[in-house]
Amino acid sequence: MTQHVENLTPETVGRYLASVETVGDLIDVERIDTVEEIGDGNLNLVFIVTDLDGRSLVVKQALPYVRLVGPEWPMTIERIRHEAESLRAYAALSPEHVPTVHHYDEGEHVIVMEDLSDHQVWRHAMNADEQHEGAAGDMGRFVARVAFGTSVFGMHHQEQKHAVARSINPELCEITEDLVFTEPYVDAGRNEVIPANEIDARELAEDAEMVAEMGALKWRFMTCAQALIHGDLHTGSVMVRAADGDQPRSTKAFDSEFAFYGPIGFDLGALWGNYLIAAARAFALGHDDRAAWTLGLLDETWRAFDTEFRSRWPERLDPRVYTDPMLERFLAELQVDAAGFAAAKMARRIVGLAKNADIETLPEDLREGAARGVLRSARRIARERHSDASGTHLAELTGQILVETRTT
Ligand code: SR1
Ligand code: MG
Repeated sequence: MTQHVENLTPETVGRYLASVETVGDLIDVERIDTVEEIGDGNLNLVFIVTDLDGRSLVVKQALPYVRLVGPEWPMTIERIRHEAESLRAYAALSPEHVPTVHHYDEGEHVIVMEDLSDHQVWRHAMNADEQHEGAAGDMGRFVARVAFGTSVFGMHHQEQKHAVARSINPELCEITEDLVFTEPYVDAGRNEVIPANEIDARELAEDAEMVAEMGALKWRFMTCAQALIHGDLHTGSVMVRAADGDQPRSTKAFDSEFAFYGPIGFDLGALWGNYLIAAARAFALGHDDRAAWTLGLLDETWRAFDTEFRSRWPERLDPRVYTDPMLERFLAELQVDAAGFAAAKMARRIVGLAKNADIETLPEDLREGAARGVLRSARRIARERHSDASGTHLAELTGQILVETRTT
């Protein structure tokens, strides 16, 4: 039994951990040295707790509201169950790509997990001009393993249906339905851009073809229960650590509270869209070589995904109609989805609530062109995905637009 606590604070986290028997071997709760609140996300409280021997754990607690906005936007704490269960499902399929969950406390809506302080948030690393080789491929492999293993390709169809039922995550999905697919086009009072980009935001909202594409993608997001997706796999949901001597490189997805059974392309598109936004920052700053490297991440993720998924294909549970020609069709459709979702993610991060530091931390004169380039690229990608959805095409197209629109 764990001790009952309300919202955890740096003062109460140690006492809370002392009540969790299963972490007794991982940290000395009697000799806590530091407790640091590090939650820089939009929703939760996150603490790093370190003992006097230097051993540490992360304690994450879901607040009953959206932290970014405050108690006036209540939000289900059930989301922490989705995070704990999805992390455990991912760990069974691709353990090296997620933090270890040591303890999940349903009553206190708390997860105690591995501390990844020797990693950094990938978005922060990219914004600091670091190039983490191999991370994009790692995430492609991660998405492929989870996609195959949690779908009816890799899971018995009855078991999969129960998993679909447990994964229903209406409130968190609603955030995405509103913020990603709807509000950039139909302002609910949460949109904001700098004055110089108001014309770009207006053009976006008035682009009837774009809006129709977003409608089609929202429908797909809401109805297409292909696999247990992460649901928010942007570069701020990935931790990276470079190889160093004997220590190998490490890439881990975390923060999976948006997980549910949805379209696999949504996770790939989140990565792609965020790579393109990172490239927009690099071009705006005149770091063209790094921008070119960043654009190459789209292909790297896709190639790793494709290779890994194909390697699992011989293990599919029902090869009677899930044939090789079906696989080709399936992968081609996934790519079209991924491109569409990338476009949706790009537009929302410029216009709507919860923006990306990549663009927000640029000086305003550079930000104007970068934001314009991201929006124009999103509109072209949403259309052109039907004729060419390859990472190469998206990267070339976006690279050209970003060079044209930059305001230097
Ligand atoms: C109100 S939550 C805003 C955003 O934060 C999360 O990271 C998701 O991307 C969500 O859309
Ligand atoms: Mg998050």
